[in-house]
Amino acid sequence: MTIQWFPGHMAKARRQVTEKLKLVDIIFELVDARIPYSSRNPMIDEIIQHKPRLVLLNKADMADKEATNQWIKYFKEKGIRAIAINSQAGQGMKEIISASQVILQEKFDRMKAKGVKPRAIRAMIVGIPNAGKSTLINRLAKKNIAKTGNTPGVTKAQQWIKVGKELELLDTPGILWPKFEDQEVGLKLALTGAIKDTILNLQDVAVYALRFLEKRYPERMKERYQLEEIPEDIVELFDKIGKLRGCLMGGGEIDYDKVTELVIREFRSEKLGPITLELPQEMAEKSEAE
Ligand SMILES: Nc1nc2c(ncn2[C@@H]2O[C@H](COP(=O)(O)OP(=O)(O)OP(=O)(O)O)[C@@H](O)[C@H]2O)c(=O)[nH]1
Ligand SMILES: [Mg+2]
Repeated sequence: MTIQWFPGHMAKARRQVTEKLKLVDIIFELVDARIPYSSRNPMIDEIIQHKPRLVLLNKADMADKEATNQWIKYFKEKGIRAIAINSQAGQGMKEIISASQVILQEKFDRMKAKGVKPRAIRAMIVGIPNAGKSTLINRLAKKNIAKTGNTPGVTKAQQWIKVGKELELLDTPGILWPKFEDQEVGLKLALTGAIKDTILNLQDVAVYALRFLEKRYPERMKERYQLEEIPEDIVELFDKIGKLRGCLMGGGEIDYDKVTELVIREFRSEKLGPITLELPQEMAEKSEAE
């Protein structure tokens, strides 16, 4: 299913989160560690208001560790606790609970002082499509309750899920829209698989990936595609990769569609190693320029 974010759908998504806010103690804002800026909903602060929040940098296994640490620091400076997790492998699950307990310590102490019986922390996950919401829920619940899939928009129903004694989780389609109006954000979302391949021109996505690699990880790119030098001309670069990998048409000419697919597939399957597409510093400069 493709989610098309028309204003009506955005209002509905927002309302669904707002309605559930009063049921929970804390929001787990799930973002993709490879694009912590681009995978955040642009209205998240406004939507969740003053509700305590824990940012979960998911898919940390696919991100650059040094960059992830920079992002954790960035959030900390904004007064938001963030932790790196890998929902697929179940890394960071205990930390989610302990970090939530720290964030909610005062609230629960106050409740205790008033004589309220101790109870589990209630939480809701929110995030853009494909951030890994269902995978995280399954990990926390230790069984396959929520349906997962690599297609954006798989989650539809909503239910409460017990996570041991400490946590109760709302399985919410708290699916919020990304910042897709920004073209570069769109390219990053497409490259990481957060938006459907049919929405953007895939060749643009592959060009973006190659230009990014050239800038940030030139050595890995040279090694992967056996390049002595990275050609300045993008067509030449496509030609070299195509020839090396046999992305050819019947007549032996380079098949650019095949090169495009190969580059995107290899990027997504970590053939070029763990990669983070944006750093806090760059994003700060960007928002200053706006
Ligand atoms: N490598 C890696 N892959 C992950 C991780 N978490 C989720 N994935 C993968 O990301 C894809 C999307 O995960 P889902 O859990 O379906 O995402 P979702 O947020 O529920 O998506 P929607 O229901 O479409 O909104 C799946 O292919 C998962 O296997 C992670 O921590 N690391
Ligand atoms: Mg889902």
